[in-house]
Amino acid sequence: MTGENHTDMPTWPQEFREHYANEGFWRDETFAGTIDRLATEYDEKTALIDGDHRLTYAELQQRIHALAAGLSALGLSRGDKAVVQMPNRSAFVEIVFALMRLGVVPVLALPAHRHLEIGRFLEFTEASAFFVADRAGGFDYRGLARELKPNLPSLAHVVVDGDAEEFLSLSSLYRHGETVPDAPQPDDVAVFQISGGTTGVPKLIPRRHNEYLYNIRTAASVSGMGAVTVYLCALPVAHNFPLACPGIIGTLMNGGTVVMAPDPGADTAFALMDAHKVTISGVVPPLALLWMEEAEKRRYRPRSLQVLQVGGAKMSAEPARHVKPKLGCTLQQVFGMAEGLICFTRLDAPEEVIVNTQGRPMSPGDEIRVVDADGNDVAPGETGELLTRGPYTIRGYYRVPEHNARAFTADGFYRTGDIVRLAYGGNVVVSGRDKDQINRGGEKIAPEEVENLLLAHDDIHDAAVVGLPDPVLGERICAFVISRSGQTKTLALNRHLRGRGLASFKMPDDFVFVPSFPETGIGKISKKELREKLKALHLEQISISKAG
Ligand code: OOB
Repeated sequence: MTGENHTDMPTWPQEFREHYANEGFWRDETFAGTIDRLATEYDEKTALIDGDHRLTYAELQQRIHALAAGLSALGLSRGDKAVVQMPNRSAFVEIVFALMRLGVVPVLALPAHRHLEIGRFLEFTEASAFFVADRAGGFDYRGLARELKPNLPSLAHVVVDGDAEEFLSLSSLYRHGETVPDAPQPDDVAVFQISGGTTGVPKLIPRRHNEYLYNIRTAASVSGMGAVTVYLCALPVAHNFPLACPGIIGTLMNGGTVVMAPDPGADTAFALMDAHKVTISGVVPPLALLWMEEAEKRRYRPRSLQVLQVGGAKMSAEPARHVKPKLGCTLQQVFGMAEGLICFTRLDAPEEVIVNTQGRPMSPGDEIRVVDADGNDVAPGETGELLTRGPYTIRGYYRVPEHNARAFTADGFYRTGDIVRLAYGGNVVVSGRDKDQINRGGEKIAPEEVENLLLAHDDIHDAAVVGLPDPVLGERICAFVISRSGQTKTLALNRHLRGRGLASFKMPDDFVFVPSFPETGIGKISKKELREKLKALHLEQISISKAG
């Protein structure tokens, strides 16, 4: 990327670059060229369905070109950043591809992010544009833009899909009939994904044209995608999983059709599956549970559905076993991360592998190690932390050198923080986690971020945020707090956190008020130990009260 330096964004050493190119993983390509190739190849085929709105490949390409021309006229150019916060609409695809064509890097924010997160992304990347919907899910994104813009000198443009009010309207930017040359180079950053984070602030994950295209192509092949694929995008499209593993871009790269679901509920999803003969979708475990339950209740079968991909959090063997009988499709477990590595159970794998494992790495170029606390490889089949390196796994986050020094080994392996063992012929079984992160139904939360906000409340003396087991979500967020006055209530803390602009999925599900935190004989314990201790004590109390 223009002006890029290695400390800002560590990348692969030359010998790895050559190796990945020689192996044919990297093909010296960009997303800009890809969209043109797709339009030539698939022309009049339907690329996207969003409600009553349909676009063929040719129309999609024309709209992307027209929008890129309009954005270029605004002054956006290669190396600029733009925060994109859009719900599941076809406009998301047009915006992201138009930006990529210009070499402008979209920062892929989630609709659930609020001013705390969005403010940081805009500020940290010095973004020159912010793309939002007018309203979605009962929230007015123009209000968010209005609140943030005055404090952000680099933010030149707010572009709104829908009623723009005082901002720029997306629809006014299309310059039909005009094209701009594609600007990016294969090594440039194509998009910034957002990491769940283990510390106070989410990290930005630079995904580059060459490697991200390889990621998508490989994921699509392992998922059996082709021109007959109809993909239902039920999860928030900005997530790596529905976007690129293989998700909507994987579908488009194979000439299939993407159906955008405005919400992931069973009513919407089942209706869209029937109307458009959906063949594949990707969901998190709680959503898979919901669809199975609803299908059973309604005696409904999604007739066209062949594959249901489940990932983002662990799906236990018991519900996994029920996917085929209840939904009539093949389960494909996906264990992936926005940083890179994706594992899939193969579609033709034996039932025991599909049900009991999270799959194996998708690329022959993926290197994985399972190590003990000292960083030594464990014996085959033993449990340890998963480290990984490969042709689509990043070598560092954006502009956090100290964090990078901890998150990656000296020889470039990413420390996933996931506790795994290899079983059933090299398939990964995820058994836990050794990172300060809560996984709430696939959404990742850094306890430290929520704790810091709670500590900013005048009456909170101390706070510890932990993940407690939950039958549907996998984990739910519990905040243990010590109130100085003993007067502060849940309602006030919820209001406080919302007032700070925290995303809704990071809001604690429960608050537990305690007079003090446990300490060891020698004094204070680390926050990590404290969280574990509080969790253990709490679960013990619950089991005692249940037994009583
Ligand atoms: C996906 O990406 P992220 O970046 O939101 O989260 C990655 C983390 C992993 O390190 C692991 O802790 C957890 O999410 N995870 C799973 C899992 N899939 C992800 N843990 C257990 N079982 C699974 N199947 O979550 C993501 C990215 C691409 C594809 C799929 C998921």
